[in-house]
Amino acid sequence: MTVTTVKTQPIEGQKPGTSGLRKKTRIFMEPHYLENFVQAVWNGIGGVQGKTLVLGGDGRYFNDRAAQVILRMAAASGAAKVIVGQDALLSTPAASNLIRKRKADGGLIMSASHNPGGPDEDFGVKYNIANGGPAPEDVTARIFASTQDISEYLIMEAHDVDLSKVGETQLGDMLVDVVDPVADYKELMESLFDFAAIRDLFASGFAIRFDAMHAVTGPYAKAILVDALGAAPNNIMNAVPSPDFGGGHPDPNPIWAKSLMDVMMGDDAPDFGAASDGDGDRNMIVGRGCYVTPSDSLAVLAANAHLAPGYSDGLKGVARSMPTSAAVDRVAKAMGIECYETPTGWKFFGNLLDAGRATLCGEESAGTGSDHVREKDGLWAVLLWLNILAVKKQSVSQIMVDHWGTYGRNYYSRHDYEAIDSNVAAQLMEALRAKLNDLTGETIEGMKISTADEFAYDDPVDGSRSEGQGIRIGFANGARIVFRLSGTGTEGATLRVYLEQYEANPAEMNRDSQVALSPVIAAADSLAGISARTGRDSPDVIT
Ligand code: VG1
Ligand code: CO
Repeated sequence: MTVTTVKTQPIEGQKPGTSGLRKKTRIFMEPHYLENFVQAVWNGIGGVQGKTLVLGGDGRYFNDRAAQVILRMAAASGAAKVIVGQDALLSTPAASNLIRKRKADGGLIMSASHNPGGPDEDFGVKYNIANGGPAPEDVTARIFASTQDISEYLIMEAHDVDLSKVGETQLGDMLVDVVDPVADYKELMESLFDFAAIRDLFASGFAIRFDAMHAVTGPYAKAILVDALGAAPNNIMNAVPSPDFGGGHPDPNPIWAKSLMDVMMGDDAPDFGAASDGDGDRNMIVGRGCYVTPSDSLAVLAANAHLAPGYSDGLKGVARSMPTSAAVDRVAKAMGIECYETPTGWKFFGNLLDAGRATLCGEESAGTGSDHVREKDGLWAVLLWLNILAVKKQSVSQIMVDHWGTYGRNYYSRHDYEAIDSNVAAQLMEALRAKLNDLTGETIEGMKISTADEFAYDDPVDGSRSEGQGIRIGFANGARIVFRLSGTGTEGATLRVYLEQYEANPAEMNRDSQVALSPVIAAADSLAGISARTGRDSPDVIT
């Protein structure tokens, strides 16, 4: 088979963000766009000659076409083998697991995660390294540099590889190993959790509802929750992956998973509800009439993980992204273990997990995971919750009430202002940055500011430093506001405002979050001038 060298030029804007390169699908489909980026990945990692890679995606529009291009480019550059999920599907945690288990050199995941899919929506590609985790910043910097000096790419002229059947085929000299996307992942879950106990829980009448949001977790949920654990098939909503996710955002939060929320808040609500995102790495947990914020979920999992067989030895430490609430910090303190605070994005947890410093990690954006893979893992979080519920035999709301009773409650909410003008967003952040030094000691909405800074992270394992990771304002009364711009959007800028208020008084534990946080919300607006600058009078998404 012939390898063609195609002349090309650098394309602007191929800088990987929080989680890979995400753009409008039509941009990815423009001539050379995908090819340039894939070649830049190869160049940035020192080539793929003789290497083994893992490839899969969340099944969104263009997933199948992109997979064929990537395979032909891997073959053209001399890769020895690519392990591909059947039909080019792999959830992000399943891809991470395969990279680790099969000792691959790395992998490409085709996904824009929680972003909507379709010809007019979003597509994305990200590179994961040999530990199974997202490429750290030095690697993405080399990839980006390669996008800026690219002059040609290599691609093999060949027919499509049949990815519909499990088994091995050749593409030129390269071996293509098409694997069942679920099998290895399911085996991993069985090794961590007490499936018999969860099966008994379901058999006892405990009812669940899982919303796969028309995305990649449908087949995983069916194999694990239904076939292995005995949930009824109709307990899985939107279980068939579709290229445009049924027209919705596959983002598991109360806004985009509203139909699940309606079920869980209704009169006949089941005991437990959960949802996952486009690529299966996020989770939303909701009990009957009781939404659990991702930050609280991380804290509850940290406090109870030892009840599951995979974590019976306890936790080495925990880590959370900076904007995530401090609920887990309180658990770590009580347990006498380390709690690390990292920038947003799973890539920052990789070193801590590899070094054995953290066992559990989480983000306020519905990402929770552990050292079983190097990505956040939606179904894993659901199974850990179920294992805990099977042991404790309590309702989700009872667990939350007990947890808050022990540790206090960190009221928490994130307000997103989407697709705002990029200049307006940059100016808003710059104005905040400019006054950071003068804020300490000031009183806003009756709350005294005790700290104000821009978060920078020094990785305790490799000593690397990441600056400009969000502006954080702390108040003397235990409140905190964080401002940052999203690194996963594809339209204008998204301003994320993270709001938190600690409450220790047992009589004040059951308030509505938005009400409890109203002074903090007002303070955020007065500090940053959000409505004045953006012209928006309310956020687009509240989680
Ligand atoms: C968002 C979340 C972040 C998460 C990232 C990738 O990033 O805030 O916590 O790690 O998405 O998740 P940003 O830069 O838009 O705030 V996923 O499931 O979209 O890969
Ligand atoms: Co995701």
